[in-house]
Amino acid sequence: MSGGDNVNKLVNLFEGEGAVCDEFGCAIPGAEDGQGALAEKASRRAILPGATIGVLGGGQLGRMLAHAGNRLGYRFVTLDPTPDSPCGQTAAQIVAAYDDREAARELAQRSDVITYEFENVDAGVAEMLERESYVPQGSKLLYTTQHRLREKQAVEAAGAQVAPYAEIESLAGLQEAAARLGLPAVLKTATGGYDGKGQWVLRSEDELATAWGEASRAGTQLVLEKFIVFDKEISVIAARSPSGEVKTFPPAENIHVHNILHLSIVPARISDKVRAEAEKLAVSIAETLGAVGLIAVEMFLTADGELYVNELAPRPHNSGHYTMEACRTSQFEQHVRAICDLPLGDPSLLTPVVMANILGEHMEPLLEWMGEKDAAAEKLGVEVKVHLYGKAEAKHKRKMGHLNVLALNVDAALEWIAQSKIWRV
Ligand code: AIR
Repeated sequence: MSGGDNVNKLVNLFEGEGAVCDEFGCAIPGAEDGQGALAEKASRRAILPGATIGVLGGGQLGRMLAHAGNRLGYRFVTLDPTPDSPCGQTAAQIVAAYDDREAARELAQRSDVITYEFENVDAGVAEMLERESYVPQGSKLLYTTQHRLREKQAVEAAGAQVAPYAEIESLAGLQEAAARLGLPAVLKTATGGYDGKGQWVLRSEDELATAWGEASRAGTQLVLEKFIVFDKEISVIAARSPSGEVKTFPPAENIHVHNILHLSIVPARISDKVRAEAEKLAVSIAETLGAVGLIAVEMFLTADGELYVNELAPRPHNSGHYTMEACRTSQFEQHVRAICDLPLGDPSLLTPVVMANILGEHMEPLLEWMGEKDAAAEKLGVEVKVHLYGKAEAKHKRKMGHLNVLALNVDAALEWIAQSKIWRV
């Protein structure tokens, strides 16, 4: 099926003269003033079920996106170099490298709308897809979030604070910045790092030269960030549609082990004031950056109640997996709704939950547990929902799946996790 054949599925919602409501009954912002309505008419198109969503990347985020979108009646095609990728098991797959322009062109031809499920998308490919297909998320947000310095400037422009930082171009520059910002500090590559990769924590001056030696070989710009002594790490995922509708999911309290997310606890154990402030910052960032689709905002919360934005991700996020059973709408359904310009779903929390990641080393004990009757779960009144990503190789530290532990309160869920043998390895 070609994109051309599907043009009739791209429905301009505002064909009727003088319409002030779309076909879902939503008020159109600025509809009372003729100019606003006309501008909306020109820019807005909803993509309805039956259409094909192309996903650049075939990992777990694409897989869960396809599951949610399939349920709404969308078809999926993914581009990924690994045959039978997690997303390819549930969607059509083009097997090719992410920077293969011909394959990206084929993805464009087979899709009505394109999204990406990781942010290190080749800039040339993103630009080409935008030219030849419909990429509502746009390449501008990717351009911003692919680079720590650009990202920090954008966050500051949205009225949120980031840890004091400096761009580093030489060892002398690193020494000067370390003296000015103070140690401990974290040296980070401006591009390409994730799950603790491309980061060096500097505690004393003797560590600077070695870290510079290693980091400067990464071949990208470097940033030094003051180490924020935080009380908690939290994240808020916001969704924004092309029409400008914005909704946020409840903040998650995140616990990392060896720089990889281990748990997301929801409701986060924070005050109502911090909760409201964190949600407000996420909305402001989504709006200022003109995000379309999901944008995850990771933040540090200090003991005196200050919030610092650490990182943005313009896609579904690991810390939003809890939404799959615990919210009225999951982050994956919300992303589909947002990029297709459907009205956003209700993100309210239905139950306390703790999401726990399953890494390669946890697979064996997990599979063992799955075959047994779980007396602890019964006793604690928790319901454990298993999500596995279908990855062929269970490498050490590789994200293989996650559990959503639904409970009457987060303490019961945490107690079940503490008693479980799954994470003892
Ligand atoms: N991902 C992307 N950015 C952060 C994460 N966690 C997901 C995407 C990507 C997959 O991780 O779904 O495709 C890659 O996982 P792996 O284990 O193959 O490296």
